[in-house]
Amino acid sequence: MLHARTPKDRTFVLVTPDRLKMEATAQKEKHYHLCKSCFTSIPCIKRDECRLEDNGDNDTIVFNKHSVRFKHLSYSKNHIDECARNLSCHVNANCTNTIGSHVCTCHTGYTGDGQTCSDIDECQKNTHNCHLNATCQNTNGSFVCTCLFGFNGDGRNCTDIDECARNLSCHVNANCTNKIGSHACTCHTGYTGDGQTCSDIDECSQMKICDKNASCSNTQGSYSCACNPKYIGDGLTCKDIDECKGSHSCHVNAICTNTLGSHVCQCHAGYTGNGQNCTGEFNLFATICRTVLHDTFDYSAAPFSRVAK
Ligand SMILES: [Ca+2]
Ligand SMILES: [Ca+2]
Ligand SMILES: [Ca+2]
Repeated sequence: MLHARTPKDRTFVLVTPDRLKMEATAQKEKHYHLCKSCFTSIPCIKRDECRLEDNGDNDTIVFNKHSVRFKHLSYSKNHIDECARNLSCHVNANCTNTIGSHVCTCHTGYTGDGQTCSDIDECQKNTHNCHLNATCQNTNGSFVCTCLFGFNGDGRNCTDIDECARNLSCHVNANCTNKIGSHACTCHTGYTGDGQTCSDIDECSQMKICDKNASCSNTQGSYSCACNPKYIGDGLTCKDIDECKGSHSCHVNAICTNTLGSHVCQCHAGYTGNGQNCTGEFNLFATICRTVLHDTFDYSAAPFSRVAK
């Protein structure tokens, strides 16, 4: 209801804590000063300090705990769209206008009463949906998921990268083994290194792997052993060749004696030479007489001599 104004009356708009817009007519100037901060179209900063007590014609405005009685307060009860004023809710809140009021709801990712909204640390609260193989980084109003090294994806889904299929990770002389979130490089047999770099092992200088009667030859990724001349075997084990049992260089009138790595030829008694060549006549009688008679007599001209081949 409206009352008849007196010349000193002043009409103000009061926004009450429950957001009803009221037109209030103050009859005394001091009341206006007292309630100035409430009697405005802009909500008071401390709205809670201003409230209305409905006492019929003698309504009371309570401001800062001081009661100010008004003879007449007319309620226009016009609905105010607080959301349109954009002042009621937090910057990170949605404002929903209602009859006589409004509701502030914090944006997704924020928590609070709508007047105050603070970011939710989804990573710490473990309410994120990052993949098991992803890191979670909190942001204002949200969070970011990033797949761990060795995984591919958007952070919500992360799949292992098969580094071996890319064929770029290991050295050319290494084996690649894919693992979940990683991979391993292992140098081939005969190579040494970390798998990223592999170098040939010089087995000949590092190991006595060949037989002592063999020579060792280093090769890329391997080595080879070869028996020395006069020896036979696979290089790892070499045995002396008994030349006397096979082909040898001794003269037919010589004795062949096998030795390690060689053989010796010695001309038969009665022949002279180095074993490879034996010359001279074989004179059995002379030989016997020289032996028996200490070479006193000369039977070299005996008729039963024979000539060596
Ligand atoms: Ca957040
Ligand atoms: Ca992998
Ligand atoms: Ca080698």
